[in-house]
Amino acid sequence: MDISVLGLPQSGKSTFLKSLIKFNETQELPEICTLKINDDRLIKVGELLGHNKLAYPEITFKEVNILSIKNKAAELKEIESIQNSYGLLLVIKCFENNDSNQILKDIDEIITELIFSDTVIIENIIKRRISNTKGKTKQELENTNSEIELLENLKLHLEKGEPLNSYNLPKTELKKLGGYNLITLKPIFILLNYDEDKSSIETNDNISKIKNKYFYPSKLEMELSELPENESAEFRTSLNIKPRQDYLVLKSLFEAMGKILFITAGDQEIKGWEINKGDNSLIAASKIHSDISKGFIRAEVIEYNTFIELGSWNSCKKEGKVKGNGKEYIVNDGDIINFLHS
Ligand SMILES: Nc1nc2c(ncn2[C@@H]2O[C@H](COP(=O)(O)OP(=O)(O)O)[C@@H](O)[C@H]2O)c(=O)[nH]1
Ligand SMILES: [Mg+2]
Repeated sequence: MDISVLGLPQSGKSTFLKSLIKFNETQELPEICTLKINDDRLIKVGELLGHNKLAYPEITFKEVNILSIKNKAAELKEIESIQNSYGLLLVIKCFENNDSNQILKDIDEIITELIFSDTVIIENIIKRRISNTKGKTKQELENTNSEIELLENLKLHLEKGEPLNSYNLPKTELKKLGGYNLITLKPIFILLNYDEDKSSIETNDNISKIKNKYFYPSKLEMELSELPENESAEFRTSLNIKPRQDYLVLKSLFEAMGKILFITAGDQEIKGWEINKGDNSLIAASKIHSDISKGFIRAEVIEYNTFIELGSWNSCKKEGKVKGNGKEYIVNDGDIINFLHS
């Protein structure tokens, strides 16, 4: 999953990424940071199966600086990069700033910029559609017109200062928009980058209303990651910061992006596969290989907790806990699946 990391200049975007990849302040950040989500469930399955060949889902991050760009070409490139990502992570400066109004204003400023980008994207699509009507059949022209109508409505919505994810679109219409990679239709995760003390912002009513947020002390985390394990643990206790924040923030982001994982558990490898919440077993199969979805026969599924309780595929089978499911089965987070295919 590709995530664009956005924020106002100096909000701590680079510091956040450095804390995750365990870089210090002086090291230069790579253009793309790839991180594994070391999901505890894979480790537990590994312990039961007696090996630790684990493959975790990954998230790739790219810092994007649309708000500090000087020339048009560079800006377009950044916007295209955001368009090509799956979702957005906004880094909001809460260090040296306990004013909730300022925090909300910062969020608003970024969203406004994204709304503006979407307006431009939509205007360009409309222009292309209008100029490209030559040689089209009557049916095709009708389709183009209804598409333009939809785009005009979306543009009106944006012009009211509203992101597209607040426009109530039926699923069929949403599908039509898939190829345009509109930015404000993407899921958004908000990282509130604080410094040692978050109590005053955490308890603020307006802040608590923000959805999909995470309080994360980027600079502190970056510094703690440089210390030996025992020393950083001591600091964490004294500063009242939970251990494994780097893992927890990724888990939380994964969930906010509407993702879940299913597990394939073999002797060679135990692997967590990323899918969208609500995906069925056919889609899950296609993640592994198109041959498996093409020749799909059945998905044998064990619920994660049952697997941990009974300890092996065979004991689950004996207890009748392996369920045979068809293509339409909606996969649950943590399901352990064996696909049968022809
Ligand atoms: N005190 C404090 N400073 C921070 C924090 N995060 C970033 N900074 C500082 O803010 C400045 C800008 O950070 P940087 O990550 O480069 O911001 P970017 O422009 O969003 O990538 C640097 O001097 C950081 O050390 C934080 O959580 N607390
Ligand atoms: Mg930076």
